[in-house]
Amino acid sequence: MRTSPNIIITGTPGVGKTTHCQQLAESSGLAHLDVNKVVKERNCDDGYDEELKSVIVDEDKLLDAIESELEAGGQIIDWHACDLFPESLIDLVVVVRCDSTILYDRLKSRGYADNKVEENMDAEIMEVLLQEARDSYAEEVVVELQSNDADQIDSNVERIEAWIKQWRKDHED
Ligand code: DAT
Repeated sequence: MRTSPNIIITGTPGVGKTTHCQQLAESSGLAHLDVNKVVKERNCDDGYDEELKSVIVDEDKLLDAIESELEAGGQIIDWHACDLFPESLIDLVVVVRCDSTILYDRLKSRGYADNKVEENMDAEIMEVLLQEARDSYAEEVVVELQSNDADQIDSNVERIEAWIKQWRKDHED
């Protein structure tokens, strides 16, 4: 039985997932599970997509690599996909959103190639990650939060912290 919840922070690259995870990990004491790092450090890659200039992830290897952490609980999962994680181990899915003009500037300043900027902009506008979350988890588990400015990060983190407190109360024995 987990004593702390597992939370996925998902969304299109550039919306602010890592920034949210870092701030939330610091204030809540939960662990920041940066899936990009796990893939690199625990060899969960399955080649490289030259066109998109990104690593191809072996999802089975990834799940095996993080299974014991998820079972222990208290993980903040930082990843741009959410449909691969077992529903029984996930307590909250936060879909971080961002206005497309702001996202464009963030992706450009990261030095992304034009096709990668375009693909991510399309994904954000078409709400691909929100739809994936809604298709994969129960309605009450999925929350959509806006991340255009720093104040929104602060209030989002406060909101998730309050949710964690309530989850712990509800799961006291
Ligand atoms: P992601 O992990 O979704 O790829 P990130 O947390 O690395 O995104 O953020 C991308 C960049 O945008 C980074 O320079 C921080 C900035 N940023 C993110 N959310 C923001 C916000 N709400 N207000 C201002 N800047 C933000």
